[in-house]
Amino acid sequence: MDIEQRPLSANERIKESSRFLRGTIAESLSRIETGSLADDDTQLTKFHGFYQQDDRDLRAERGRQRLEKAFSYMVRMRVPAGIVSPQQWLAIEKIALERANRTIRLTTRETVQFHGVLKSNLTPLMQGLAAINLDTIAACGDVNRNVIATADPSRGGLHEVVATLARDISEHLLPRTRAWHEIWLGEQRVAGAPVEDEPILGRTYLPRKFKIGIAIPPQNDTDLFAQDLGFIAIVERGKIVGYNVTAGGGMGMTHGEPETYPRNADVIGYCTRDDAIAVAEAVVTVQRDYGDRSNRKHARLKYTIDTLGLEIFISLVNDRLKTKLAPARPFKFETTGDRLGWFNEKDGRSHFTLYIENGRIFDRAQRRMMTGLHRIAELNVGRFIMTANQNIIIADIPAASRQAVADLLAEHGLDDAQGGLRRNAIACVGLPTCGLSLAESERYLPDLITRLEAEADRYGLGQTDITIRMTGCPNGCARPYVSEIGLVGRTPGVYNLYIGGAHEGARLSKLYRRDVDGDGIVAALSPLFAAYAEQRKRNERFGDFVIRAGFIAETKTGLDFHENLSPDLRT
Ligand code: SRM
Ligand code: SF4
Repeated sequence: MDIEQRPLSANERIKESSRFLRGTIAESLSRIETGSLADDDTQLTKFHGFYQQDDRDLRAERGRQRLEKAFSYMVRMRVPAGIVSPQQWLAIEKIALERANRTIRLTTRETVQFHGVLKSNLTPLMQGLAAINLDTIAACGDVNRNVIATADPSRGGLHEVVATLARDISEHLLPRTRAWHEIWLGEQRVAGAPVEDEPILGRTYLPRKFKIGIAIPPQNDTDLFAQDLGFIAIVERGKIVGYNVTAGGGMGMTHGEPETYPRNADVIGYCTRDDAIAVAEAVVTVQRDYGDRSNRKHARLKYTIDTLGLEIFISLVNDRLKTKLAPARPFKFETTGDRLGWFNEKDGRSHFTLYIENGRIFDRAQRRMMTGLHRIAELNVGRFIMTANQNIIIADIPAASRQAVADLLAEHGLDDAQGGLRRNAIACVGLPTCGLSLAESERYLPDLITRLEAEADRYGLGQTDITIRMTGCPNGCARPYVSEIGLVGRTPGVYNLYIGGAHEGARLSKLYRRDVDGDGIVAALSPLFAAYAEQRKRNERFGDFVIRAGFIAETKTGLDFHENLSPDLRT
């Protein structure tokens, strides 16, 4: 059936009748007899930056006791480029301690999530953020999400340029509705105010979520090929002159539905620095007008591009631009990782990237992350930059404060080094909060890595950088399909194992073992480590090696992701 003739998805109706994202959220909040919201409101609150969840560890027991689910909320901040001041950090910590589950969760999009927020705490939380000039607008929902940018303050002026671009794009593409300010801050609608409109996003917003990243080669820490839209900085004589533009990346798929697939973005051209925002608007509005509003599993830009064809998509984008995209310029990525520990100790400002296991900040006996960061923030120097690898950079530390920061890091057990797998690992949240999780992720990967690092050590690979990412379901929140080793939850304790992604994030991986448990994962990877240690060429990355050595075929496009399984699986 023609896309225009198919019925709109239920979410389109909810958006249409929401009066620009207001719905009945205010009424839902005032209902104190339940911890939940009205059904339609649970879709609209995503645009306000939060999700209704329930503690899945408690679900069965509460069901037995005929109690309502243990409802709480996950609230996600919008922080373009992930930069906050020490004072903002202290306020974020206070909110986590007083209004959430006493942890701060750094995400794969350079921001913070609060978990376990009770309904009665939502308004004070939002007001607490507004008081420090932060918000949660468009952190979730069918809109442009938090814009991420290479998080490396040692790139000096280049970093400032991409961070500013991230902020500018984020502001430009924000919903224009004042719904967030009215509901959470009590802003009154002024009589006679102009009729509301959404000139860029449209009255029913985008067909689906939309994600933008910016990278400065050789760093691909923002995983550009997994983003709907990406900007690759082109640097000439120390200045960013423009950007290569990428489009059509995305990770999500559904097990057993081959028409859903992860896709690596295509490089579609080049634009000058001044044209980047116009390009962002053009790509977003093409997706607004041509995206699938009937089937939400087919609504991301990657499917729009594959349905239209790349050439037609590019011409639609060019039609909306004053200056058409020029041919892409050469670029080279080398890594998706962060520079952990101290770096840039030369020009009087140094930086320290603090490794945060799976982005979860709380005090453990040996690593007192929450208190350590609190004490460092109290020094009130520099900035805190959250990375897309779920780490945090204490940036721009003046020489006079370097020793004080180093002492605090040591005192709180935060200056330890990690092995080559652990420092390159990312896990999504998974259980118990994520409603879509099929298996553990954040709570399991650390233990699995301990076992895998023992194997890597046996072959002398303990300090070799290999990217490994785990998700509790195939939605891909830790971007497992662009890592060298990917683990994707199937059912409790059981994962699909993917290998062969590129270390610098430019190639998708492929399914290597289906339905394996922890023992099966170790048994499958150990011989690969052995072969890699013995047969690798100089500087050859693990992801490249497993393809060259014939353990897995190369994935060329999203469309062939499910085909051409590894020889083992075919027999
Ligand atoms: Fe995600 C849904 C967590 C980055 C693809 N993601 C979810 C939800 C909200 C579950 C839900 O819909 O009920 C998860 C909340 C779990 C919880 O309890 O906190 C969730 N996603 C996360 C985070 C927190 C993972 C993390 O551990 O860091 C990341 C938050 C980023 C942020 O700050 O905005 C997160 N999610 C991603 C990424 C990576 C990225 O953006 O670079 C992806 C893959 C890229 C992409 O979008 O294709 C991603 N999340 C998804 C999808 C699949 C979308 C699709 O196209 O099919 C879903 C499910 C959906 O949208 O239906 C999803
Ligand atoms: Fe939840 Fe799946 Fe995303 Fe993990 S990948 S946070 S399990 S939606």
